[in-house]
Amino acid sequence: MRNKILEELKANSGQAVSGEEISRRLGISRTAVWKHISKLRSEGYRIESNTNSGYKLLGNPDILSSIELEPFLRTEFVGRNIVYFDSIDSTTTYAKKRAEDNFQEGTVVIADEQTGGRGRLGRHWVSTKGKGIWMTIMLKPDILPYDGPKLAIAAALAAANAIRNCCQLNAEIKWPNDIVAGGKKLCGILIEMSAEADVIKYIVIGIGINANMDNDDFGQEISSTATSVSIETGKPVSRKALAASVMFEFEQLYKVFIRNGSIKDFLEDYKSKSTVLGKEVRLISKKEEITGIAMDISEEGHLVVRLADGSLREIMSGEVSVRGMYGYI
Ligand code: BT5
Repeated sequence: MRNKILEELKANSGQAVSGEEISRRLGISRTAVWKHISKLRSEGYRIESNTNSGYKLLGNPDILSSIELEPFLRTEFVGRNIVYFDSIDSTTTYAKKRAEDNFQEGTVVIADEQTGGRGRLGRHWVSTKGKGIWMTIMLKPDILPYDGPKLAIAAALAAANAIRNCCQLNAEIKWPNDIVAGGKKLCGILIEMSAEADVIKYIVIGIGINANMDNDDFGQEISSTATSVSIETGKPVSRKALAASVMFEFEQLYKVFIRNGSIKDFLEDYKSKSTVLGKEVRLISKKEEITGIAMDISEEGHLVVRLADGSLREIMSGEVSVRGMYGYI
């Protein structure tokens, strides 16, 4: 209903619409209209009210609600159901709770701010209000649980392609799924899965993109390793267009992946955008720390590393952090 009221206000572009007219058209009471207007205001819409003329929408706010994203969407199912929050602890934590019940494939949980954004291995993800894309795509693919983590490759490539197409920025992929530009991290991806025997209950793909973050937003700890699209390009980016573009790029790759049961068809593209291949890397896990040359990425999505003794070793993405020997990469 809130969306319908917003549509009414938008349709009258800048002109006031009386509460009575809205209530008549939508078949709800004037008090209900007023309540929805209050809620819209709390979401960031600037709505002027005047006892004589009614309600007037003042401009389009820069928020990622479904009604704002809708005009930008080119997808079939990803993002066709949007769950929007102006602020939430973590879109992924919410998505996981929600995924315990039935959900529509491709549902996207998206927020303008995360107060407890999560990285991998319990790390924190800085998610400043109105400055990034903090979203989680919910999926229930009919594939074996073993193949689920390969979606990390699709998600990273989708984010890199969207940033490239939308922002004319040469985004690259630091295996497994960080997106970097100018040697700093622009975007992080967190995949979590719940499975039973041979069936995936759900996979949630959390994508965080520093769209319009400023250096001050990062804080001292990460300011030397983090960057944003606007810092790199010198101009602000439309978060709506970029979020919709990520959904579109991801859906394309996801369809290919589901059809073929493999990442083969887009692995070369992924590799061509990789920052690590051919470089000396340090791989840090709880168990050990190894160094070697990153040689390849396998069809399993693993990093193939040549160790000092000349042997090759395949590294799974889950538990390792990758560092360049000479800087962040
Ligand atoms: C990641 O973890 O890179 C995954 C980040 C996923 C965030 C999304 S946002 C939507 C969804 N909801 C969530 O709660 N999470 C997902 P990891 O590889 O562990 O990197 C985390 C590390 O990156 C931190 O320890 C910091 O050093 C650094 N970091 C934190 N915030 C950052 C930011 N905004 N930009 C760049 N680096 C950041």
